Amino acid sequence: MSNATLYYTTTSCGASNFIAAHRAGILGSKLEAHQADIGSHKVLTGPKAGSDFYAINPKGNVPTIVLADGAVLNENAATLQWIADNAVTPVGAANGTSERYLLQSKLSWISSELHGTVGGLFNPTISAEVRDFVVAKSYQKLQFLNDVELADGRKFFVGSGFTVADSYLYIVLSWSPYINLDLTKFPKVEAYFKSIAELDFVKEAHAAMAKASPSA
Ligand SMILES: N[C@@H](CCC(=O)N[C@@H](CS)C(=O)NCC(=O)O)C(=O)O
Repeated sequence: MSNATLYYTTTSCGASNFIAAHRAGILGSKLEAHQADIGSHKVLTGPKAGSDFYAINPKGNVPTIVLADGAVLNENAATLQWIADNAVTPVGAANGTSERYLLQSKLSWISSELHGTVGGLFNPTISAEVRDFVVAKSYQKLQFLNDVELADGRKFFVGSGFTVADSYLYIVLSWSPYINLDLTKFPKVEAYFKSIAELDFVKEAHAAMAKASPSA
């Protein structure tokens, strides 16, 4: 049976899956990782380089994990939990525990509330009025993160160690400078982001993604 394959880009939410899989210790063993270009819909690296990404994932988005049995997984809440369930180094609590349900809940919040809101700011065609609305909504979510979720200065989003929720939240927060969101308004969120960015395995994962890029 072949391994599962992750398709990702180096800066999108797909990168959170690469970081999580790197930390989990499954890259090159249970999971191959290849880059895709979501603009041109082409696979960039690996045995399918040059082929149409829509043929692999009709949604055309990342993350995509093609499982060994051919099933095509999308959506960070699902792909990241597949990584957690296949991890050598834990990146999430065991299935069936309260902490795992908490993890699922936070992954869904990042995806549907935070990512789903700030993602709109990448669209260069939105009007100033719509942009103001989306920025206000985004700041509402970040305020909640600051004042409730991370209020106690915790280093990790769920539990006492790094989980897939951290790789996802970290990547979504990393977009702030590109979409003109000012994280300095949210000191707890900014401190959390900086501390995740400083983790050795996060830096290693970024270096590995850069090295794997066709332009490297
Ligand atoms: N609902 C999906 C969203 C995934 C998503 O927005 N992926 C972006 C990159 S961050 C993408 O591939 N966009 C390109 C496209 O949708 O064509 C999830 O929660 O995982």
